[in-house]
Parts: sequence; structure tokens; C-alpha cells
Amino acid sequence: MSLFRQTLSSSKHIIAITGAGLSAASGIPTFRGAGGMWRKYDALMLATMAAFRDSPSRVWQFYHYRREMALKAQPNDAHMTLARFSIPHLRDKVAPGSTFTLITQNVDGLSTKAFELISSTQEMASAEEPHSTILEMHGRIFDVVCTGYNCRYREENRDSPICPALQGTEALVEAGAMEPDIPLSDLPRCRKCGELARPGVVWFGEVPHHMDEIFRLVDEADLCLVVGTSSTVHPAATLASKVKEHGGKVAVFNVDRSKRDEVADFLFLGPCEKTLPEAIG
Ligand code: BJW
Ligand code: ZN
Repeated sequence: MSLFRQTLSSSKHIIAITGAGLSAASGIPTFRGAGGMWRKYDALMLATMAAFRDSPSRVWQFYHYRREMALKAQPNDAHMTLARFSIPHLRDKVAPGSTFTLITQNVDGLSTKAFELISSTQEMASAEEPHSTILEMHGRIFDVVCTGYNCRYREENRDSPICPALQGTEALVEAGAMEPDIPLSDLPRCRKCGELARPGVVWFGEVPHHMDEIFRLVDEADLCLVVGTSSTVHPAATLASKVKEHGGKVAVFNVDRSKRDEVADFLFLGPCEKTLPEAIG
């Protein structure tokens, strides 16, 4: 820990790459752990355009179920620690003038919510200009995007349920009932042109968001915190190795050993809602 603290205090450009394990303590299931199955489907098999084309009704039920869960979830101590760390005057273990950027694969919005909670407390009252950069590379579960080729209208939508036909379908999951086949016309539609809308997340085969910015940050980072990710999905999986290649340090926070954690200079094994506050809080 003391060696990690020394590295932290001498780092100028710090990034964190976070994954589903960050939100596990908020009650949101990870993709590859227990709960990574939704009904009989592997969650990852539903995160593709092919799955959506095959059954928009099934994929929308999957995302409706997760939207309802995310709407009720609260940030945990790991989100709050990262949010506090993103505010320069609350970040007392690092050099003045250092930067911090949170790059998250999560779509649940809990990192943004944590920052909003910190910003609204007294902790911010005497602060200089708040500085927070959260890059949600796999999009947001509360965004909806038009599938119409000439439209592609995107908007935030936190309605619960997102449309009447999906109401109550989340309860069927627990009951193990057959999934209803909801007609296309009753699924979420674009508010501008009326075409079928899709969840505003990044599926396999699609290009993650903010990649130019992320590659620039990776190139200049001298410390990379890798939090609660299995590091199996590209390009996020190899960003820490790129930091390492140009001489930066890597600290991994995970309950378990994870893929590529051999690049870590520091390995904090345990729930990140405990290890992160100890290390950077
Ligand atoms: C705890 C904990 C606690 C639990 N505390 N820890 C190169 C090689 C091979 C394949 C590819 C490649 N490049 C691209 C690909 C294809 C593909 C890919 O990676 N496939 C793999 C399966 C091999 N990648 C893509 O298609 C990506 N696009 C792309 O690369 O475009 C090209 C391009 C890139 C850059 C510039 C220009 C062009 C897109 C990937 C999109 C992934 N989308 C999903 C779904 C999002 C929507 C949704 O949420 O439904 O994103 S898939 C899913 O996996 C989701 C997650 O963000 C992502 C990562 O999962 P994560 O977060 O790591 O979760 P888990 O469950 O795997 O792990 C949880 C971890 O937490 C575990 O380790 C636990 O131990 C730990 N944990 N509790 C600490 N309390
Ligand atoms: Zn549209």
C-alpha cells in the first residue's frame, strides 16, 4: 500500500477503466458472473445487432429489465470514492495539478449519479471549478436511438416503463414464464420519425464511444486503475497494457484474478467497494 501511495502521489495523469464489478455492490449483476444469465439467455448473446434483428421484443425485454434495475440502484462506496477522487481539492493523495478521467464500460449511469451526489453536498461548497470527466464508452442504458437509416435520433429516456407493453415483463423473469412476443408497433419508437428505437448502448461489432479521446488519455497516462472488469472485451481489455508499454503503472482492483492482471504493478484483490476507498479514498 505504501508503494502504491507513493506512485499515486507522483502521478500526473491518472485514468480508471471500470467494469460491471464496480456496480455489483449496487445490486446490478455482472455479465460473466452469477446472474449473467437472463432467463435462459446468456446476457452477452443479447448484446448484438443480430440478436436485436432476430427478436427486438426479446432484446427490449432484456434492456427494460435492466433499466428498471438501474433506475432503482444507488451508487456504492466504490462509485463514491471515484467521484470524490475526480474533484481536485478532495483528491489529497495526489500531486496538485494532476488529472483524473474515469473511463467506464458500464451503461448504468451510476458513476455520473455518484458525481452528482458529491457535487450537491457541502464537500463541493468551497471547491474550485468542479472537474469531472466520465467517458461512458459502451453508451448508456437510458439513451434510446432511432434505427431509421436517415434519422438515428438519440435521446435520454428515463421513463418507467419505457413503453406500456413492456410493463410487468420484468416480473415474468422471476416467475420463469414464457416471454411475450410484443408486436413491433408496441415497442419503443423514435419520437421524431416513428421508426423502431433501440437501446443506446454499444453492442459487439460496433465502435465504442469517445475512442479518440480514450486513446489520447491512455497515451499520456502514468497510472491506470482497472476496476471490476474481466478485461475480456476489446478495446477496453488492452488499454492498461498500453499504459504499461509506455512506462505507466497499473493497479488492478478485482474480487478475483482476472485476465491480463499479470501486467499489474499493484493487485488489490477483494471487493472494490472496500479496496478502492482504502487505496485512494
Ligand atoms: C468485482 C466485484 C466487486 C465482481 N469488486 N470486482 C480483438 C480481439 C478479439 C475480439 C475483438 C478484438 N477487437 C474487437 C473485438 C470484438 C469484440 C470483443 O471484444 N469480443 C470479445 C468477446 C473477444 N469487441 C467489440 O466488438 C467492441 N467494438 C470494437 O472493438 O470496435 C472496433 C473499434 C475499437 C476501437 C476503435 C475503433 C474501432 C464493442 C464491444 C461492446 C461490448 N458491449 C457490452 C454490452 C454493452 C451493453 C449492455 O450493457 O448490455 O459491454 S458486452 C459487455 O461486456 C458489456 C460490458 O461493458 C463488457 C465488459 O464486461 P465487464 O464489465 O468486464 O463485466 P464482466 O462481467 O465480464 O466482469 C466483471 C468483473 O468484475 C469480473 O472480473 C469479476 O471478478 C469482477 N467483480 N464483483 C471488484 N465487488
Ligand atoms: Zn427516427
